[in-house]
Amino acid sequence: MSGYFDHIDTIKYEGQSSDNPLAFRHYKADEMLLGKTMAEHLRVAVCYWHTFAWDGNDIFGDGSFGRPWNAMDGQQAAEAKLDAAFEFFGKLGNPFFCFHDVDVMAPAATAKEHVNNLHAILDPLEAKMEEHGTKLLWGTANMFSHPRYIAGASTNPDPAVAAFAALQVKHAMEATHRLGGDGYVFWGGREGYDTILNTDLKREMDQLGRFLNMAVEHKHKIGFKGALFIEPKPHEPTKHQYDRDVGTVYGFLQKYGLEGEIGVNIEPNHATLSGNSFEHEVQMANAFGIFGSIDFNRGDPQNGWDTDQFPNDLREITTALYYIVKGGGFTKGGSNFDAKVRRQSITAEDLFHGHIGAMDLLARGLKNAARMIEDDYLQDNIDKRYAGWDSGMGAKMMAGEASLDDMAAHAMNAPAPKPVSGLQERLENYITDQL
Ligand code: XLS
Ligand code: NI
Ligand code: NI
Repeated sequence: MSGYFDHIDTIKYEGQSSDNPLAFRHYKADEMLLGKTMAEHLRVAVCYWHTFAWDGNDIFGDGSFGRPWNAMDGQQAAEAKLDAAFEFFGKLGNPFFCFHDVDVMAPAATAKEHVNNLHAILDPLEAKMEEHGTKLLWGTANMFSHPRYIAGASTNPDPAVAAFAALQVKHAMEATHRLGGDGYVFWGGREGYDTILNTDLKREMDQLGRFLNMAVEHKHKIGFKGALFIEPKPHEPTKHQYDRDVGTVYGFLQKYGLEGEIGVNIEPNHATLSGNSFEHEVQMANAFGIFGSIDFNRGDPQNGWDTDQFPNDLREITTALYYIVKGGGFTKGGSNFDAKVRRQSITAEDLFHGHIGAMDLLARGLKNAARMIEDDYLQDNIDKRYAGWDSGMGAKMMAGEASLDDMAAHAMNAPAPKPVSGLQERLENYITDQL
């Protein structure tokens, strides 16, 4: 049977001297860094939705890609898409993929159809995974595209919608479990509001908190050992989304008793939408012990929405990977490319260009990060900067052995503190030197 990617050869590592656009110049799966292979560090995943389900439509125009499976219907379309997806994975050599329930199955109008259609694709999907050795990084349920979710999934004013969402999560999580997935993601696309005027914010957050607890209970009930992640995003499609950034998610997890059960899947484009940098979100997750996975992509600095472009900023990726690897790196999570080619990038080759470039970029960022961890320059500076807290009054304060009075008395008798340089430009130059 002829495949959509037939005319493209398996992508190989050819090294930096290669000018073949369909080869890796930096991503070398078995290259060792800090005691692990590059593939083990990065755990690269291709996402099903942007790369195979989406046909290039936007709010102003129809699909532009003309992928053959999108012209088919039902189960036939789902299986043709599956063939193409795994042909792509086999050629790119990504060890993992990610999917939403609706990405892989025939469209369904009712709850019964949803369950039947999802189940109808699981055997062929499992067979393809076996055949190509591609593993599942995480699965998820799409609870934002269907009109039933216009006012949210579990945060909906109508509990019947929350019940439908429960049905989707139950089956998507069970499918993820069956397929040996390492994780399960909750992205609450409609879990927020369009206007606060019609919204009982407190009630909706309580509903989301209870719903996520039900999902955690179900995970334990079925014996799923994967990690659960919330994917923060501040807005779009809603005006406000309840899981707006990592700090907000941490507070939410604490309030609803979910700490230790759910971590975060950070997406750089969501980070910048929330007014935070990518590395800020990574460091917040590390600080709270909830770092999980990354949906690598980038936004466009000028237009300010979730453009989900393939990452290409080596400086940003180097810094983020430094903090990721230094924080312990990926365990159940990985590097999912939640990124899509532009609407004019209509060829099969374009899909490869996007992924090859992103994998090469991650490889370069990882090599830079490994070098930075080995030479310890940034950490050394941090250690020196805070050294005062290791002893004396600082250590007493942090051990809870000093009162406000004690600290005030100390200040009375101590020499006046002397401001010191934060060395920002020096540190920024250091990063530039690593690129
Ligand atoms: C949308 C999100 C979505 C999640 C999975 O902005 O990034 O693609 O990753 O539902
Ligand atoms: Ni995402
Ligand atoms: Ni996104």
